[in-house]
This record gives sequence, C-alpha cells and structure tokens, in this order.
Amino acid sequence: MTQCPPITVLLASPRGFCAGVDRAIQIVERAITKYGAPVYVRHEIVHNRHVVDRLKALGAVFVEELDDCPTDRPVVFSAHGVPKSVPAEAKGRKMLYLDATCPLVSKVHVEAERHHDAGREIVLIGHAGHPEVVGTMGQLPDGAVVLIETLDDVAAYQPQDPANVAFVTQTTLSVDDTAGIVAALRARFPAIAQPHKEDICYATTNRQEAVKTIAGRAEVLLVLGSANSSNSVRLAEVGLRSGARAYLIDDAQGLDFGWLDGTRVVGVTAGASAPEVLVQGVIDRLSERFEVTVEEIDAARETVTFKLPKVLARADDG
Ligand code: 0CH
Ligand code: SF4
Repeated sequence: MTQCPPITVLLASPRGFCAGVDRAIQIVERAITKYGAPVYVRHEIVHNRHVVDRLKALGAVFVEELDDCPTDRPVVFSAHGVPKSVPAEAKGRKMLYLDATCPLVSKVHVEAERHHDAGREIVLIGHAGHPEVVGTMGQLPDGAVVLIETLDDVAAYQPQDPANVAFVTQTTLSVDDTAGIVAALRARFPAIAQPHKEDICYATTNRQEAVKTIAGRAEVLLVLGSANSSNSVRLAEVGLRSGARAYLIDDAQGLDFGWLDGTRVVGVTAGASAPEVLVQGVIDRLSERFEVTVEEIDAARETVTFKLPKVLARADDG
C-alpha cells in the first residue's frame, strides 16, 4: 500500500459564522417554528448556498422583492439590511416582518442619518450593487449618499462643500484597500467626518487578520464561502496578496487536488456566512489523499453576541 504524503492544515481562527450571521439564521429558524412554513425571506438571508438550501428545506422561501411575498405570511429581511422603503412598504401592506439586519449594519445606517441631519454630504465606501450598499444608500433620499469604490472615484468626487463631508463604509470591505481610500479622502478633505469606530466590523477585520497570520506559511489557501459573499471574496484576496495561491470554494467538492500538487502546508478558513461543518468536510476530503496534521492558529478571540428580536425570544435565552 502506498503511503499518503503528509500535509499540514493551518486552520485560521477566527473563521466562519459571525454574531450577525448566527442571529440572522436563528431569526429564520425561529420564525418557521413560531409561525409555521412557509416563511418568506427577502434576499438570501446570508450569502451562502448551504445555509440557504438548509433553510429552504425547513420551509423558508427566498424572494428578491417584497412584491413576491403574499401578505398573509411573515417575511424576514436579510442580514445585509434594506432601504427604508422596504419596511415602509411592508407596513403599508400590513405584513408581519422580522428584520435580520445585523446590528452593526444598522449602526452604519444610523451614522449616515446622523451626518445627513447635520447637513453633511455623505460618501459611502463600498461595492456597487451589493445589497448592503443598496440598503445603506436607501436610508436617505436619492442623491444624499455618493458611492465610492476606488481611488479614482475619490479623485473624481466633487462635493458642493468640501469642508462639510462625512464618510461611512460597507462592513465587509478589505481593511487594507479601505485604509487607502480613507487616506485619499482625508488628503483631499482634511475635515471629513469619520466613524467613531470603524464601520468595517470586528468579524471582517479578525478574519482578514487571521488569514494574514497563516498565509505567510501556507502555499495554498482554501476559503469556504460562496462567490456572492463579499467578505469571503475578500479573504481569498488577502490570501493571494500575502503570497498564497487562494481558492474560494463552496464546499469540499469544490476542491481540486491538482491545486495541491507538491504542497506541504495549506491554509483553511471560512467566510462569515460559511458553516463550520464545511471546514470539517474539507479536512475529511484532504484526509482521503494526505496524512493530515491540523494546526489551529488563533489571531483573535471573539465574544460578540446579538440579541434576537423580542417577538422571537424564548424563556431559555440568556
Ligand atoms: O459578505 P457579504 O456582505 O456579501 O455577506 P455574507 O456573506 O452574507 O456575510 C454576512 C455579512 C452580512 C452583512 O454584513
Ligand atoms: Fe454583522 Fe459583521 Fe457579520 Fe456583517 S460580517 S453580519 S456586519 S458581524
């Protein structure tokens, strides 16, 4: 019998579910328990195919717009947040809705409103078309928020009053790219108002930091996550920039053993919306071809949790 070659798996920590994703998924599960199926969900509750498929099997129905929901069933808004028009429309149609927007996204919504009330012109650093960007821009009237994606956008931005500008950001951006854009904004608008504490959330920051910690040693980085998951795509980017060959895969089936030819050290992580069971699946698949040694590398400790909406809370909740 031929012996399997050895491979070391560096497991990034933290990885996988953040507090906002955990809360959003629980909201859908508990809504199904409380109200029965079907429960409608406006947009993928989080950007992960496995999470969505599991919830579908439990009785969730995913739609893109409120118009696609009947008015006599509950609807959940996804973790990425929604424009103000969405809950307003749900109220108008007398629908029961549950808002699974992450509290850290809601915090950005409040910041944007505060700047607007103070008469500032607002820049949102983010990715065009992403639902979180649509949601944040949709907190304010059309034209009140200008989207900036690149350094070129910063150079082209012409506010009416350069002394009265503020910025907010999407929560799941590249920490390094955003620092560059913020520096360019500050250079052009020294008085720009900025978040008290970073809008890029703790989970995004820690997961990128954890990849940096392992990517120096890993020749290949496997990121569990779906292609539409902004924070997961960012993790693969960070790995690539740190010198690893990085691949974003939905699950163990997405792993191509050809990527690992001659590889002795492989890093593994998971985006904030990717279930931990998928990480174990990859380790199991690696074990079919390699003698695997797993080393978990801790870059940060996370203790954040978020309360569920009162209507779904149970007596045994902490
Ligand atoms: O990373 P994105 O924002 O695309 O979303 P996800 O993969 O569903 O992860 C959860 C983040 C939700 C909002 O911050
Ligand atoms: Fe909230 Fe951050 Fe998770 Fe998004 S990635 S759901 S902002 S904790």
